[in-house]
Amino acid sequence: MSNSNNSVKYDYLFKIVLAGDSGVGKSSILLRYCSDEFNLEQKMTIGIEFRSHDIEIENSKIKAQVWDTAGNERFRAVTPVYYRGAYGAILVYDITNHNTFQSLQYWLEEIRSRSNNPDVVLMLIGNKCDLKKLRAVPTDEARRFAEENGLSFLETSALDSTNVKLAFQIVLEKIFMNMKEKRELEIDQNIELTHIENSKIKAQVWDTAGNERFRAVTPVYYRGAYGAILVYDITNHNTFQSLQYWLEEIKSRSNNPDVVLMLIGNKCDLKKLRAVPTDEARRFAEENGLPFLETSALDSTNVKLAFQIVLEKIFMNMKEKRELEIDQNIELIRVNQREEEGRKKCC
Ligand SMILES: Nc1nc2c(ncn2[C@@H]2O[C@H](COP(=O)(O)OP(=O)(O)O)[C@@H](O)[C@H]2O)c(=O)[nH]1
Ligand SMILES: [Mg+2]
Repeated sequence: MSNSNNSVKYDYLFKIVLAGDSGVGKSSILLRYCSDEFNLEQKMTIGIEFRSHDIEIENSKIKAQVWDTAGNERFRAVTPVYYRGAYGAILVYDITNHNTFQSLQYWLEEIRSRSNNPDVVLMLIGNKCDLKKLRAVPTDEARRFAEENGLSFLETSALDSTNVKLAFQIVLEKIFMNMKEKRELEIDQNIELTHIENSKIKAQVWDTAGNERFRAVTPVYYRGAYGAILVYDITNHNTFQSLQYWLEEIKSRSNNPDVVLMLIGNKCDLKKLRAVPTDEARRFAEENGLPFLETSALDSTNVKLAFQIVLEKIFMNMKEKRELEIDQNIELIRVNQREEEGRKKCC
């Protein structure tokens, strides 16, 4: 597994979202899992927050990136980007409050409709199981709901740690096994950090695993992509002719009508072997509304610039749509990351 950034020490990054009514203990579960702490005075979070926890499955290093809502779940106003690209979702209710159990149907539909991932792994958690005397939701009732909806189910306590680790372990192993079954793990993910307008952006760049030779790239490869870089070889006209195929592949599979596209003619260091005139490529790019650059991975020409262009376009699109809601959330994530770096706990 090749990660270009030496500080990134994992093979796979799985986004997991927490969902459920306010007060059920989502933030406490996050804190327990990622920092092994509990705080009775758990403060309401503002904006989106995520923390990470690393585990190993079958010798692969997995980073679970766990997302927590921001208190805006009180108004059922969780931004769609919260769910997008999630591999797993943990639905939480409070065993002492039946209303929070009744809300589960709403949260389930929210995740299913917004995650963009038909294979999203779902888990149901009945939290606060330490408060036995205050129980309002019988275990059997919850188990029935879980079975009817194909969810794994556990009762947990963020306070005394019961089953919190196990719940995440079940979700992560399921994601891993699903992907392995589909051979989706053959995809190589690289992480690169960059800054745009004082926001720290993590570009997760996916590379195919050689299966593009057979035009057999698994659909999940494209799913949830914010950007796509189409590459041909300036010394090989066939690779240029294939672009139409790849363009349609991306457009039809990315599930994102706003996916930002970029065209790259690579190997521009091999000037003498050129088979695709720059003008011809530029025309194709213009006709299809793609930014265009010639690059050389060998001598570095334009490689960084190409990614920068794509990332800035994604950022600007999102900003325009206020999907970033906006700097407030990013700022918060950044602060949390700094705190975590400082603490050097598990993240
Ligand atoms: N007894 C008990 N209290 C909990 C547990 N988890 C969370 N709480 C408390 O429940 C309240 C709401 O928790 P919080 O994590 O903010 O819930 P969120 O709104 O879903 O993020 C806080 O006062 C927590 O201390 C638990 O497992 N047991
Ligand atoms: Mg919270």
